[in-house]
Amino acid sequence: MKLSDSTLQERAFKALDGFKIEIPSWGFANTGTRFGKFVQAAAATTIEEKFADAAEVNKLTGATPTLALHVLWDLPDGVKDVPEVRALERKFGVKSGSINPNLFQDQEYKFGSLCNPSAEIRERALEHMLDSIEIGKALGSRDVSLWMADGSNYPGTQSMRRRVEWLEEALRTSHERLGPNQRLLVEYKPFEPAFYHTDIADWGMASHFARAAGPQACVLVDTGHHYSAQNIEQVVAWLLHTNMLGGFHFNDRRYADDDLTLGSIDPYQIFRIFHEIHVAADDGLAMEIAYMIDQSHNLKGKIEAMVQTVVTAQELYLKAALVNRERLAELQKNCELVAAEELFRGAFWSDVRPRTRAWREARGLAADPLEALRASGYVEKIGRERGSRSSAVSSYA
Ligand code: RM4
Ligand code: MN
Ligand code: MN
Repeated sequence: MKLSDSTLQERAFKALDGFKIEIPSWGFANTGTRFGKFVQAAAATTIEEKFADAAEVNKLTGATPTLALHVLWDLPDGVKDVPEVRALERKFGVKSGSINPNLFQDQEYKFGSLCNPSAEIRERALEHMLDSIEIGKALGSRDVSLWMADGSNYPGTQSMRRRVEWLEEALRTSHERLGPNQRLLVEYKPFEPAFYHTDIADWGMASHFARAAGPQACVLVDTGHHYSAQNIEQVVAWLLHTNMLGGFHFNDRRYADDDLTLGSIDPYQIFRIFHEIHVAADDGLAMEIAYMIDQSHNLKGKIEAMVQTVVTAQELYLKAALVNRERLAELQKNCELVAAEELFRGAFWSDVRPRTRAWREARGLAADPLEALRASGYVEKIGRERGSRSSAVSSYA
């Protein structure tokens, strides 16, 4: 049976009302590739500017109330910086989101952080984890998202198993420090910067570490952190089934961890992931999923790219929400393959933009956020104000 237009409209509004996506502070800063950095006049160089830009994106989209923070780049003095961040939250009406420890930039992490063969360096990395947890507590933010660059480049040069033991122990200790409302999200990545082995290389390893850490730990799926042929929605389905899915870092890729705009290369992939989530919600599966963007644009304008990403995420989430899942279940049961596939594909191809537009108008938001951004002159304004200051940059911060 086809769904009536009023049912579709009702589902669409409900889906969009419930969809919030976190944006990363580092997405507003100057970034580049290992070959060079191209400085943008409008890029944020202070945490205040990052909050200001995040507030602008939230004003335009109504979907990004929280800002992910990277400890080293945004809170270089750790917990001491919390009052300043709290003041910025009040000033700009944006809350701190996930806290991202930085265990990859300091010189001592050359051979690893929580998996470094040196007990002293592991201890220092653990201290940073514990500090990050305290920052999260002080900010009232739920998630600490752990990504490590740990691994090795050449066979035989490290004990992979010893490193597993060290990491299990560090995560257990970290977990003990979590407050009752905090979570530890464990991110995985198959390679880069290490090119022989990565200590948390895939979702199986991340699940293991999260379980070993304790009940408030779960897995974070970064869409760019898979081998090219991997079926990511199947990974998502498994994590949902095992109640281990904590959140996403969304971005797109053509080759590796390219951090391109979500949906720019393969929007169908993201649609398929969202579909698994909608099905799991129908089934009443317990889940608390943090949707986050992990992109940093060095060629596109940063705020423009962020708004484009949020709008794309809303569209793909909505397309998946509007799949006629009752009908699809029947077709699956009867193994009507072509009809099932056509229904699924049809939802992907249907244009939901009139519905996102109607939702924005009903919620008092700009009908076309990108157009509204252009019309506001915000990027030109901050470009004039900030332009003279941004010259040499050495990192994301
Ligand atoms: C990593 C990973 C992390 C992100 C850093 C900047 O590849 O995706 O989540 O914090 O990049
Ligand atoms: Mn990530
Ligand atoms: Mn990444």
